[in-house]
Amino acid sequence: MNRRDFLKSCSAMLGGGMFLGSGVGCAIGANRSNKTSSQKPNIIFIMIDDLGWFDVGFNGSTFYETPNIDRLASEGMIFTNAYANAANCAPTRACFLTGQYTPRHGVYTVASSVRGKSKDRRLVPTENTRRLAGSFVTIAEALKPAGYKCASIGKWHMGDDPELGPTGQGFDVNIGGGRWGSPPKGYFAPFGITNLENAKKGEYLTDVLTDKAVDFIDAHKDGPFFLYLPHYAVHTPIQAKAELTKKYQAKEPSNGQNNAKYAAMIESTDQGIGKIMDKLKELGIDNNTIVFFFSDNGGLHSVTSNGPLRGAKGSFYEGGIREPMAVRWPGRIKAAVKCDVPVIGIDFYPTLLELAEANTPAGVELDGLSIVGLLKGQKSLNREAVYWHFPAYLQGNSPGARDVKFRTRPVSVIRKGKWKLLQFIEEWTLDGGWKKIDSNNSVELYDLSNDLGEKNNLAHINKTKRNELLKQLQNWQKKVNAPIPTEANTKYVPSS
Ligand SMILES: [Ca+2]
Repeated sequence: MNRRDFLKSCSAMLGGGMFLGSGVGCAIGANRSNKTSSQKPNIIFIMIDDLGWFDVGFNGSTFYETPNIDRLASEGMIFTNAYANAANCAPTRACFLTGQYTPRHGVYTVASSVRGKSKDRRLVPTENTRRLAGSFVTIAEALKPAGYKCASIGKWHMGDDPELGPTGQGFDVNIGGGRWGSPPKGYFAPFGITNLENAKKGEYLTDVLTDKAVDFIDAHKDGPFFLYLPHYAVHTPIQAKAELTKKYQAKEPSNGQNNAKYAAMIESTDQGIGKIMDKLKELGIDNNTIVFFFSDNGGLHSVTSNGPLRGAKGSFYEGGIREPMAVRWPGRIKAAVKCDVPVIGIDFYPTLLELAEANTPAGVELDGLSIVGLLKGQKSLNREAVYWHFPAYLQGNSPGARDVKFRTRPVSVIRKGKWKLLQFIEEWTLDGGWKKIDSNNSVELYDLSNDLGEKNNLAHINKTKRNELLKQLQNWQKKVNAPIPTEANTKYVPSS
């Protein structure tokens, strides 16, 4: 058999060539797996909460220790330009679950869009939608008809069952998910979370969710399954096991990272991921399970440092939206490969559909693109740009923020190639828009290829690029009906 015939027969064995591996990887998959040729891959999607881009070893942290996550990454593909769809929890999740940008579902932020003091807000923001409506077809509802058993184990943040929780939105199993953005009573049981009441007093939430995930994998090893594992960790409250905390208290701070409890929370999460990887190997389903690792927004300013990135959770500078991301599928995705193509949370929905050979649900318009081609080694996606829209206020301080009162004010953003443009809606709407663009401070332009920290605003230097990106952003705003706040807040008091 020549190489071409060999590859062809491998691809036939492994699911009709839906996802071609290298010849070697293909052979590994065929030999180790007991699965039939039609077996679809299991999908595990690990979403850490508030974990910053610089909070893992594989992106450069030396203070936090993440050996299992680093192994996952080194055995798969690392995405260096991966983005969450928002800078905080709920909207990122709504985008992941629907495959749609924020203006489609209206979940822009957590809680109210009028956070901060009224006297400091120049505009009346767009009202926020706090729960994902049941009418949206979630990724679980799309995977089920393709034969997938779907579980959500961890933080949901989109509403409660029976209607708006995971089981109301297509998951067969919900463990620990509801309206909560963090464990109401903390990380040591009792947590105050429905259907985790049986946890023994003092048990650590991250361990409990890991064990539940391992149990689910065990019970559904014959697959195919979709395990969505959105950990509550490492969101506040910052609470960790004492013995792990001690280890980091004895460690020298590094690159602005020095919070021992936060480091211990990360290590518990990392240990859990190690357990899950071990379980896949033990069950012999390692080669038929694709594992995604991602986070929902940037690291929180008060507990971590996002390294070279400007901003933190809540900011639409890179520190708030660029995420650690890796995808591992032994034998199918080449190990130790980096991909620099920008990808964003809405891409997972079509990616998972393609992996599962599932159809796009009728009437659903998906905003993202499948990244399966990138996982196969392609060097680009057929997409000009990715976007963000945040017509709301988020109070608090963030390193590199434009002012000390808000992590972000209303903003709309485009990333196109190496370029990123931010349109600040207060200045844009109230200070003259296009007519005053050279003086109203409404737009910032950065070249991320040599300015990852977004320090050098080129909006007045490269006006051609600025105008090109701004026009493209405005076209997108029209396409998705993005609301642009225009009403001045009558309670606004200009600061002296
Ligand atoms: Ca979060």
